[in-house]
Amino acid sequence: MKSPMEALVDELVLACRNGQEGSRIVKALEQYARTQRDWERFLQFEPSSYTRNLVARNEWFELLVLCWSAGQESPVHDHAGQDCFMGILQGRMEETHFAFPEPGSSGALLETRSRIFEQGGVAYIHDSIALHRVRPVGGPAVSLHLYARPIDVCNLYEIQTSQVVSRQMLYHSARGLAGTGSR
Ligand code: 2CO
Ligand code: FE2
Repeated sequence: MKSPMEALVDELVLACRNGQEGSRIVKALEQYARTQRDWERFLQFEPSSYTRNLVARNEWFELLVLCWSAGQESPVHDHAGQDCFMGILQGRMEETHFAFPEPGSSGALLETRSRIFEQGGVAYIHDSIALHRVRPVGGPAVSLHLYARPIDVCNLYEIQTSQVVSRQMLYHSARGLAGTGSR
């Protein structure tokens, strides 16, 4: 008998392997986030930063559980040209968009939009839309991230100066799921 998370991974493979079906991905993440709890085995909080916990990885995507303590936040960052879907498993998350800076700019990044996502909600971003910063509001939160394809390196942007550095994306844990094509 497959666990709900294994069934989600199977559905995501079907939705990604022959070209991505965005609405099918959103539906699967919403459905899972609203009704399931077996993501709890991926929980891990750290005082120093939010944690990135690998659930499944294959040639089409990586699926991660991110754990956010109150007061933690992501840097402003891009997504290496990949699609990013974020479902809220627990708590509430704020997602703020920033415009990509003009080449050579040394001024502050321009904030273009901010939204709050509730448990069960799904956000989507791509570099063609904006940069973003993500953080929990009103307490800790847990989110489920699908990157299609996997993102190993992304760019971080300093808000006040638009300065860019590239960062290797690491996993805090990689317990993974059996039989999901994880490598
Ligand atoms: N992209 C960030 C990360 O994987 C989290 S913000 O949501 O995409 O660490
Ligand atoms: Fe992100």
